[in-house]
Amino acid sequence: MATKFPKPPPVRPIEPADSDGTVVLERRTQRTKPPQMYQVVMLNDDYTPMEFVVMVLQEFFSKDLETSTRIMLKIHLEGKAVCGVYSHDVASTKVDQVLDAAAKAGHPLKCVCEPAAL
Ligand code: TYC
Repeated sequence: MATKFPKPPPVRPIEPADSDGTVVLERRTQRTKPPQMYQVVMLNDDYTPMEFVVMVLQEFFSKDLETSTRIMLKIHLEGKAVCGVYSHDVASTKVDQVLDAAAKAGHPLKCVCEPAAL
């Protein structure tokens, strides 16, 4: 019995060339969009100690003491602040880590992840 081979793929047509043999390549606009990024926003409440928020910002968002204190005070005074911008996976992991640490410590601290403006 004869072996059946798969059909070869169609041959790509050769680029059109000018009469002198020059090949003109079209410039294509970039097709891949940059991935959507997500910001982790921490929310104020009346009960979580300031020191705990500062610790969370240092521990999970790798901020130094001064930056953590500044972000914590912004949340305290304005109601919320962005702690960082990440890919969706990383942002949602950080939200989980914060909520988990807060629940274990008995604090109502909340944070959410939302699409960041491009
Ligand atoms: N408002 C809290 C207090 O006065 C401190 C606080 C800051 C809580 C930031 C949450 O995300 C927060 N103890």
